Amino acid sequence: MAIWNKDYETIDREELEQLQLERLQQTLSRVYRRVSYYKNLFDKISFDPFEISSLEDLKKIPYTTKDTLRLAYPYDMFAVPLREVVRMQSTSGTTGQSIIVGYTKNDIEHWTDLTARVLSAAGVTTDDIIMISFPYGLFTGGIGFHYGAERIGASVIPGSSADIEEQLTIIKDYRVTVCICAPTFLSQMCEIMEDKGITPAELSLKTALLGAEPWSENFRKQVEDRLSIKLYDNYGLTEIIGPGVSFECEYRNMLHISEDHFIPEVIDPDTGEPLGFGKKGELVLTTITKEAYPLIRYRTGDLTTLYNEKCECGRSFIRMARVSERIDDMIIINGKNIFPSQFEQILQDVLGKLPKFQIVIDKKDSFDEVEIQLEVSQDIFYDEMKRLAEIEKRISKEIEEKLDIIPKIKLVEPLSIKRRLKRKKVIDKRKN
Ligand code: DLL
Repeated sequence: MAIWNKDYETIDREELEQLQLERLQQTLSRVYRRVSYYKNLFDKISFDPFEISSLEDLKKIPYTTKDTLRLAYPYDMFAVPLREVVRMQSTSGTTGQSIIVGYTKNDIEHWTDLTARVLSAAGVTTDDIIMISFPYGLFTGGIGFHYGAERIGASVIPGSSADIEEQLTIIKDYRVTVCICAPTFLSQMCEIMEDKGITPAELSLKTALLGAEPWSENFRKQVEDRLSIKLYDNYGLTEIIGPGVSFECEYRNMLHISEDHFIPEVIDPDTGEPLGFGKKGELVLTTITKEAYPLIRYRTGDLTTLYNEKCECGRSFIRMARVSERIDDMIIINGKNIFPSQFEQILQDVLGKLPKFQIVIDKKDSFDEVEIQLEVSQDIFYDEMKRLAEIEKRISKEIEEKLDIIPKIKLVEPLSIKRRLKRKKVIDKRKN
């Protein structure tokens, strides 16, 4: 498969590190001169940004957190005057104050190239017809991929404002070959296809690029079998640029981080200690080409593991494991730390397929109670109605054994669990 920026993506490690160092030097001097937060921080720790001589020096700088960005709302983290900003995007702010991210002309140029890189690694070419099902607007998914897809020369359909049934009609009638969307969208599309009796053979779809939310290998297998297409993961976040930070290649064995633009680290989320390759922790990213909104050692909140073994595709970038959980997803139930993905794994193992589910946590007599709501659907539970009691028992038993929690299992009506981009799987009534 074609490599979009071959010179950079397959660059020799030593050369890459030299390039990173030069770009880091420029970025540090830029933030020192232009962002008061970084000037004060560097002065406070007596860090001279003009004297850095190795990538290791980066480790002397404290982490930047989302709280810092929130406090700087709206423009205090911008490193250019507003007249040089040609675009603004924003995080949703569902978990607090939103953050405005600015882009200069050069930032947009880089971003376009980065999303073209992601698409190219998934085999997208000028012959493809691409449906972008990510929302356009403040969210970076739609417009970020739109520019990259056009740069590749594919035919791009900015279809996301249509409802999902209309989008499916477009995918069918326009003979769409590539869909760029969230996993939630694709699983909803499968449900609608089933409902309407549309078979995969009626579509021309061959590839989907999924991102913006966690998804699993099991999901990949199920949807690939169901739709006869290939799925590729890609990762990014608004604060850093949007989509385009890391992506899967044709081997689909972890995500290559575009290290010519971002320096990755993984740290212990509790102590802040940097961890080596192969150890799971919080991803920290430093931007080294951004002009309007550069960030130094930004704590993403996403948990992953970094690997430096070379991939068969020839790219030299470090790879990261797929992100399946965020630090703030962690829930404490009767004193135990649990991630929703642990429930997900158990449901998948017991049922062989993953139903739509949500976890409702409440407190009764100072004891946390957990209810797992499972949505009944055509392919899960439907034929099994008679055996429901037995299935419920098996799920409860597994959860008790593996997580030491005795849950209540409740089956809910088809389509009663909300489908929304980035919807949280946990409803924590204890917080009300
Ligand atoms: O979700 C950017 C994006 C758009 C990435 C389209 C990929 C495709 P935010 O809205 O700022 O930006 O959300 C960023 O979403 O910190 C992760 O927790 C999560 N996330 C993004 N991609 C993935 C992924 C966009 N492939 C937050 N797997 C990040 C798991 C992901 N989680």
